[in-house]
Amino acid sequence: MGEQVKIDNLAAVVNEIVQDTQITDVHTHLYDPQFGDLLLWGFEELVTYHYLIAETMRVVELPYEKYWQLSKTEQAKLIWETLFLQNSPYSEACRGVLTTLKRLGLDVAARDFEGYRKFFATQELDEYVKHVFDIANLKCVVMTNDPFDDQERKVWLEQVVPGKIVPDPSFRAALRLDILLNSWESTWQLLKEWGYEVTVELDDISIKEVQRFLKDWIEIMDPVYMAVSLPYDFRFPEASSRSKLIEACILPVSLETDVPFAPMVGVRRRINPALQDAGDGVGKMDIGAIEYLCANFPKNKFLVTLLSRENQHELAVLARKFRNLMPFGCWWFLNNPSLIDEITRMRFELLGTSTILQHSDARILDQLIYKWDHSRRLISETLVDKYSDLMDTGWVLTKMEIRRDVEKLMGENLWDFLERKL
Ligand code: RAT
Ligand code: ZN
Repeated sequence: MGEQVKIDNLAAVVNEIVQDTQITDVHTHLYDPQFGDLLLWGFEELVTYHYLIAETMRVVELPYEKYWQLSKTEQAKLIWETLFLQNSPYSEACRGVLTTLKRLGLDVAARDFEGYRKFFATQELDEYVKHVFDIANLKCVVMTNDPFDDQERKVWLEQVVPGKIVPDPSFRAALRLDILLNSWESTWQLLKEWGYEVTVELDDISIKEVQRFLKDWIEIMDPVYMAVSLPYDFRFPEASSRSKLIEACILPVSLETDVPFAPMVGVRRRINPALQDAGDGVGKMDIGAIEYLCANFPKNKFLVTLLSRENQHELAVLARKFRNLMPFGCWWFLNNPSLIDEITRMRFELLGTSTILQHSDARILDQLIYKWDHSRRLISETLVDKYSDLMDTGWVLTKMEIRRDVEKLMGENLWDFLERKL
């Protein structure tokens, strides 16, 4: 039956397994290093993460536009001085920078801005990527790949397609469709320029052509899923081009190509536009839209993450009803210890082992280190509580069973849901 776990060493066993298990990170904004400067990394990028910009701009007098005029180094200095030196850096995003430095072997107590900059400046990127993957103990990360981003589009079309770059399997693609779905009224013209016979009205020919566009990019990127970030007031179905595009283009192509649809819902874009990327907010969605998708398109698969804390219970309940729904991660403003703890416990209680607990959302390579360090700790603590409740009933657990569960929660559930092998 395998080695039984005793209550006295439960915490040590669970912790060791959670630390040992290699992760599939289902949503990041990282890139294969071969994509050039699309991949962000290093000290200044870490410190100027947009989560930290929002925290800084709350407490400095500087007008927003002045911040954006500063050089990257000046921005980093301002953030470092404001959040790390003039205040204690215990917010999750600040703490994350420090965990990263610590796990890279740097002396956090030294508060050595210049020293940290030098350390990163001397790293050789390919080696450093491997080092970060080792520390974070990752199998692979899923990128966010936008065919509407000029710089990225060029890399796919001019480097990947002609075979000048062979993408590294540690960086898997996700076809991101925000521009297609959220701004059709202008996007159709772009598609037309690119040789697709579409009109703004989305007639039958346009529908076929958008499908062709999707299949072309699926062919180019081999994505794990097709994702879109949707506003908190997303409704489905409704009389809108977005609704029509989802129903007539995304869902049939998703079915035909076996690439699931991943709606990420709950954003309120640019509620403070002067903050740029840091200016987005959150709103509660009506989960009826996800329910409708799961119930009316039972052969389709949906990977779903919702931004608002208030939607998390409904999402877990909905996932109990539909096996074509896989909830994933604690997204963006939810990626904080108190909320990860709450959401993870709730998912364990309602869904057992059938969920994808977390994703990093890392925008900067080095963040993989802290995002997974912090999440692993919480996942381990929560699992210890759940297994010890189980052992209270007289249930006997083996190490192998714990390993099986953790592997599912930290990666296998994704590949099983996709019915794909890594
Ligand atoms: O978490 C973030 O960095 C956000 O700005 C967004 O990128 C979000 O995660 C998204 O995928 O839209
Ligand atoms: Zn993201």
